[in-house]
This record gives sequence, C-alpha cells and structure tokens, in this order.
Amino acid sequence: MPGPTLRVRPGDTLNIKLVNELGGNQEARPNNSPRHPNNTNLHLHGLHVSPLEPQDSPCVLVAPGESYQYQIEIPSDHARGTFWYHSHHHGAAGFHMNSGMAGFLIVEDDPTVMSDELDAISCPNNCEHDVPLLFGPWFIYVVITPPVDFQSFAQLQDLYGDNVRLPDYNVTENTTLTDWLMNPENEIHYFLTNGQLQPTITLKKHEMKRFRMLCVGLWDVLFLTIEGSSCEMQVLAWDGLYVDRPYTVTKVVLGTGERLDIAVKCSEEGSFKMKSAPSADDLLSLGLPDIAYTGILATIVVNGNV
Ligand SMILES: [Cu+2]
Repeated sequence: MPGPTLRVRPGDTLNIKLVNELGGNQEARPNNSPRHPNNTNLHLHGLHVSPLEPQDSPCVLVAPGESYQYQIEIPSDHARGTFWYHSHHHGAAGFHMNSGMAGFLIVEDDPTVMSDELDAISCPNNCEHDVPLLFGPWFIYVVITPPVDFQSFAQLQDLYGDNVRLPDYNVTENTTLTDWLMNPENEIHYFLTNGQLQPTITLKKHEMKRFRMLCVGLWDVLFLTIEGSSCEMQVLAWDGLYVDRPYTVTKVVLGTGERLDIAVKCSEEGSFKMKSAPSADDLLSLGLPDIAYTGILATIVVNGNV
C-alpha cells in the first residue's frame, strides 16, 4: 500500500529514519536475480539530490532488524513539483514496487510566483483542490504464462522458498479461490488508486481540480482517459516539471515511474470513469515486456455547482 505523502520545500533537509521490521530473508541467491525480499532502502525518484550517503544512495542496505538515518538536502533551487520515493534494493526493488511500496514526495509550490489559476488548485494555499493519485498494480497472484518474461507473486514465492499460500477454499459452489484469481474476467490484474479499488473523486460542475498522478509498477503503462466528453484535461506538468503552456488532451500515456499533473474540469453532472483504455494503435507502440492496462482507475462524480 502506498506510503505517506511527504512535502518539502527547496532548501529543506529531509531527515528520515528508515526502520526495517520485516522478518528474516530466505537463503542467499545469485546477484541479478529476484532475491532478499526483506532487505530495503529508500530512493527519491526524480530529485536532484546527492547520491552519497547519508543521502540518496541506492547502495544503502537496511536489512531486517536494522535501521538507517537518511539526511537529504533539497537544493534551494530545486524544481517544485511532483516526485516520489520507493525502495531500491537491487533484486527486491521490483517486487516491492509492484506490491505498492512507494509514495509521493512533493516539492511544494511557491504561491508568490504562481498564476492565480494555478494557486487556486494547488497546495499550499488550496490543498482541497490538489489531489494526489498514485496508481499501482496489484501483483498478479497466481500464475503468469509466457511470453511475458516475469513471475507472478506465487511464482516468486516459489523462487524464494516461501511456501505460505492463501488457503484454497471455494468462493462459490464450483469455484476455488485459485480458479477465481486466475479467471481474467475477475480482473485480478487491476490497478489500485491510492491503495483503493476504483475510488470515487467528487467535483462540482465547472470546478477545477489538480490531479497529481503517478504510475508505480514495473511494466505497466496507462492510457488515461475520462469517459464521455464532459471532463476536460489540461496538462500542467510532466515528471515534476511544469510545461511552458498548459495544453488539452483527451487521452494521455503514463508509463511506470512517470508523473503527470493535470487540471480537470467537468461541465456536466454525472458519474464518469477515469480509465486506462489503450486502442489497437496504442498497443502497437508498446514493446515487450511493457503491459498496457485496460480497466477503470477511479470514478469521477460531478454533483452540484461551484
Ligand atoms: Cu525510481
């Protein structure tokens, strides 16, 4: 599940004590293979900070039972925008991220240099209109068949020698839990939004909100759109950097690790699905092992006037 949203300002020092309370690891496995799932560390994705200890060094190892005190200096001229953090221990990072171990790190805007329109939908003055949306896949539990070149959660457990399994009871008269998890119609490879399945976001008619979006995962690519034509999406920033001039999109691609800030405004009341809806043409642009997710991410309910 996603971690807390951290907010910093340029010139701040970020002091974080990472305490690893996970249990022991399985036996040593070769380098460059999935291994040491209970080791961890902390990486700030996209920030221009020092890679030397005790700052953003991916070589720091926090083993089970250990802790590490990070002290990260955010430069005084750092860009203000949407960044994120995740664990980055080699061999375990993918496993962690695809299980939701990530969170937002927002370098807060300076209202004195923002346009009134942007200030009205942004923290620190108008946080109620500033909506972080962390999209993350649920690790596919049971089995993944070739040609996809990676393992499911249960296959990784086998690799690690972890034999704890969900009990396989009947979920309906004729369906076991394993059958149910493996049935594509049940959409087990779904994305969660802020750790929730298809949450509801409410807006008033003509009200504008800022969606700060982040796609966390390994191979998953979102082709984001809001069903129906009533909701307008304007791109404000990519990967924590403001665009020169906001522009309107009807569908936008968000790959793993990417961040996108958009302003959303809907002109009709109703309930609209925010979806990832790749077309056949979109799929042509993907190479293996990227996976285009198809499905609902959130429901946008537009109710009443501003
Ligand atoms: Cu990263």
